Amino acid sequence: MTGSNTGFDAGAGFDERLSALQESYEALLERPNDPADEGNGLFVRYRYPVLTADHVPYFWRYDLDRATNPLLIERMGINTVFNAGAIKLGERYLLVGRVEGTDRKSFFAVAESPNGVDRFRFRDYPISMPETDNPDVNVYDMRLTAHEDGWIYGVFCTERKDPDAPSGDTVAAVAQAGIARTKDLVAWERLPDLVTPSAQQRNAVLHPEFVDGKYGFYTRPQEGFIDTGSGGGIGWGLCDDITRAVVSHERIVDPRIYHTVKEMKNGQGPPPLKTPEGWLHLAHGVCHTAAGLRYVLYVFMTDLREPWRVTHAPGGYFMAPRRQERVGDVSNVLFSNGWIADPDGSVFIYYGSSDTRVHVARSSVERLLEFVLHTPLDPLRSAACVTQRVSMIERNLKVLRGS
Ligand code: M1P
Repeated sequence: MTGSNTGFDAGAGFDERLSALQESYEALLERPNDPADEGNGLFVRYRYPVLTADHVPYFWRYDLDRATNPLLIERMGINTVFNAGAIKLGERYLLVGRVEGTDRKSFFAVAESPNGVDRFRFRDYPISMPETDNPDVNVYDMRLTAHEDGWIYGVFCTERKDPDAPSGDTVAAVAQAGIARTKDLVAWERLPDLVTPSAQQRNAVLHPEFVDGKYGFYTRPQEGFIDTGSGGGIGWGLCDDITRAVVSHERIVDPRIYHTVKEMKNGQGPPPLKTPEGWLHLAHGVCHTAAGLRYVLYVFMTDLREPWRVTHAPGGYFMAPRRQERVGDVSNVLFSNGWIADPDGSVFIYYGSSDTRVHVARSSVERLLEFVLHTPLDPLRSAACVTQRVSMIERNLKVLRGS
């Protein structure tokens, strides 16, 4: 096979291979994206993922010096790009992707798009995130919060080997919330990690506004690295000083509930969106199946003045993995830590699928409010679910039959 435009022709020389690499990379980045279908009235998915391993610049992966890499082989591959934080700066839509090298270490990198749905292009360099005195082994899942104090905060998971792991245990880890701040997503000031009463933390998110003059954090207390243990749920706590952030009391905002989409664990997604009706939240819920864990997205609303008080909680999921989204390094997972609301009311929801790629779906504040305010609660029993659905069917049949 000649594969002249693949760049993998065994006989191709350095220059040919480099041209082929550049051409396919540019073609991918310039590929227009459009809605995959007409959607469900609530959101529309876009056809192509907005970030994948192939979107990572070839000059991050290949040594382009013909003296040191005469065969132009890929030196430092990229495994995946997923779970991106999101923010709009000026007219640009920015994602901070979780980029994972073939060495399994994740790092952060900013990709920008002019329209939020395609042409996401990574900046020339990934983020060089400063470390604390206790170096991170792995960092991931950044939530970006444009706080009213004027800083943009990145709150992310920092993972380190468990110092109490028995000898020979090369898996046990401790997850905590790392905090950094920036004005431009280029220069980052690293702050001490969030301190909470919980043994482990993941999915911590900074609330965008002060509450009683303090910084508010959504947390996810957990006992183990994977299992939340007897705790879990989306928590909430306040701290006085973001430069030494201590949340001494976590209250549970949104608990885990038996036989729901969040029976096993859940976590706050991006920072909530402020709407006239309340804070709109996107979260992930995890349930147990015979095929392993299944991660879906759900929404809820909290009170404007008391963001720890849930006012509306539509039953069921908002979005679940489908088609190619279901397959990847960790299959059957949707996870979102970034969304952007535009002045015209559009909401771009960025979500990772199966720990492998980043997609976008488009909704609007109006549609999300309609869903969150008027969708019934999960009645928690099959019979009650049927009653709930039959009531809608009855009303619908009357409408359809004109009676
Ligand atoms: O692998 C699925 C997800 O697992 C973790 O999320 P949670 O802590 O809620 O289980 C995170 O590692 C996340 O990045 C990942 O997508």
